[in-house]
Amino acid sequence: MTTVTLFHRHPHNPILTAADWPYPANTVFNPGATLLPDGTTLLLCRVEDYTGRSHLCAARSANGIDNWEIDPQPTFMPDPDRYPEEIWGVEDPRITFVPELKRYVLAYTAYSQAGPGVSLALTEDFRQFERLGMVMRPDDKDAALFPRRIRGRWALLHRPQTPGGSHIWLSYSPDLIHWGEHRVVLQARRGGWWDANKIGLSPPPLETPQGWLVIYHGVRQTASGSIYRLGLALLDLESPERCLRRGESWVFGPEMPYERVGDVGNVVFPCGYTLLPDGDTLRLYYGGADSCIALATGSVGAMLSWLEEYGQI
Ligand code: BMA
Repeated sequence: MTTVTLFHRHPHNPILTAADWPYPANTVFNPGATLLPDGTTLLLCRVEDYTGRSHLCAARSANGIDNWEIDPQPTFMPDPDRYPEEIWGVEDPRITFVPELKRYVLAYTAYSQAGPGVSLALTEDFRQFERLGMVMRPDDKDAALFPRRIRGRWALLHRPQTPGGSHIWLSYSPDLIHWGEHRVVLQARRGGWWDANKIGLSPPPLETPQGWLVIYHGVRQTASGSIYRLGLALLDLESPERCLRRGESWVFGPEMPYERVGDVGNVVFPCGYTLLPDGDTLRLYYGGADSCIALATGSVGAMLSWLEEYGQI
């Protein structure tokens, strides 16, 4: 077991709240993140409005910490006339830049009467979006695309809810639309584990020489509700259905008041990170208690060493 601190909270947390928004918003949380070519940090934030439904809104900052320029209007609204699966909102975007497509691919939750499903959209600039529609039918969420083809096919991590539980799966596609070769990659543990009841991918997988580094959330149900914490795993580079290592203890969990108390308390929920030019410093942007956006910084090298030392094979 470990007491190593892998993530350090920014002293100005939370870095964004609904009070910062240029238009009425109940809460802002669970942002996707990326660095734009000019070095600007872009967060695609989940905004819950006063109907209870969510849309996405872009916030840009030169230093990734403050002076956010928030789009004056929602950036990506549900489009239920053309995509009825979005009638109850769009949530929790994960952003992957795909060099082969020269575009960002957004994987987001499309929510409707049928439940949450996984939809994809492409963008060059976070102003115009091309929707590909729903690629994983309900109940499914927590998806992100790998940034390159694997053995010639696109690959997606996602979390279908099945009679067997809430586990992380991998699927492949020749064209981003049709998906198959579904495999379970990581399973929720059982009983007393911190990740006993549900797990799901948090931000997109990060390619390292040792494998794909995966930060995932684990849910423990307790007498007073769920606790959402984060764990680490490493997947094989050319066969990511193979888990090489998985940490036993969680590496980040709700501790601060803005993580403990909010619309849904005891939740830390990252959907994105940026990797700084040193290739090691990872800035994890996460939702706190479904109510605000916070930042914690870690070292990829330290996470890999921790997995090497404490990860189970
Ligand atoms: C999950 C997702 C997240 C949310 C979390 C805690 O199922 O819906 O958007 O942050 O629950 O409410």
